[in-house]
Amino acid sequence: MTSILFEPLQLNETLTLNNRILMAPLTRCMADDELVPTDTMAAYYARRADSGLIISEATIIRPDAQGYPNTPGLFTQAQIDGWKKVTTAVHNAGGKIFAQLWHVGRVAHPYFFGEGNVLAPSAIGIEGTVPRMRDLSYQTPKAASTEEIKQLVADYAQAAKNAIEAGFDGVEIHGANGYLIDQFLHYAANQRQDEYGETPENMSRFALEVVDAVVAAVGNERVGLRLSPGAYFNMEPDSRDTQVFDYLLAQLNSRTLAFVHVGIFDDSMEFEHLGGRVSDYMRKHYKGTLVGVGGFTPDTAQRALSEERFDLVAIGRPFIANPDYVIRVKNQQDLEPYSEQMLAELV
Ligand code: FNR
Ligand code: 8K6
Repeated sequence: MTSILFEPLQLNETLTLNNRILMAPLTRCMADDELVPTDTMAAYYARRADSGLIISEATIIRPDAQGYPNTPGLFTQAQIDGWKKVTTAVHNAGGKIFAQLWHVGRVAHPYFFGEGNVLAPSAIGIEGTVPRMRDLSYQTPKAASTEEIKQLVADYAQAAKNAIEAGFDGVEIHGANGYLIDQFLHYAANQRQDEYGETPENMSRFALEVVDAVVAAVGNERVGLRLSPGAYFNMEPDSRDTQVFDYLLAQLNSRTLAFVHVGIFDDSMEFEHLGGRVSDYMRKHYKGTLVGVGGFTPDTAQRALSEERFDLVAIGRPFIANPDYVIRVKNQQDLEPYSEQMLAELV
């Protein structure tokens, strides 16, 4: 199949992708009990090295960032060494890989990290229990102090440096899906009355401080950012959120990141406060390279790229079901359908 999907794309002076198909970040909960990536994970990622760029599963930047079992980390030497095996395997197979840097904020649970607070912008909890661990109810978080916020920013930057030491080609800051950075960006989770709350400029401050610190640590050409202007996961929408994202995306225009990535499960969803689909809203406000995602088939992805709705497409669930997704699409072979049972094993 000849298609815009298989055209290379130069992101910047540092990075050129072989094709426009990204492997979306996919949490698999398969790191060992020290949150170290395993050899099985290295082989799983290497099988997918035909994609233009792999974004790793979300990877926690420090112990209190954890909200799910066995999610890998990037804050101990053993974790850096474990990731080194993954990045080497991907590079040997001709691929490129970014680490997705994660702190879940109020979705964290002390069950995973022992003593210490669950930190968030405000003391507003979410309902429910940790997936797969029904006896762990979410707690009311502690509103982070400005000192704690400074430390969080520094820890994102350190994790980014650790990612480069581990051989990653760059990092994607996870600012999406209702986790810590996204919690600052939505009124439902951020009711602060200091310089991190109340106005679009203040609510964007934490996200921009993290971006600027990570850029200072590893360079703008190696940094991507994922954002969810549509609240749809661990978050309630508020019509005022639009102004926050209008402001944030305008600020990002001058940062020349490698890309900004839509955070959504289904891009056909329309959000009233955004005037339609999240990808269209982000395209309108963000002028740099945009990654679309969410329910795309090879045909719909090709059409979206041809219509310039975004520049790259990330593919999630179909990549779990088809390690050889890129080859199958190129050869117009049938794709294995995804099912949740496939999450039990790394194939
Ligand atoms: C995800 N998604 C996700 N997103 C993210 O930013 N970090 C992550 O670690 C994960 N983990 C994750 C695990 C699993 C099992 C699923 C199904 C999804 C969201 C993912 O990146 C993507 O946005 C959605 O899956 C939508 O794309 P597809 O699957 O329709 O191509
Ligand atoms: C132990 C499970 C780890 C899960 C990690 C986070 C990603 C969760 C993906 C599960 C799918 C949730 C879908 C929610 C979308 C709502 C759309 C309206």
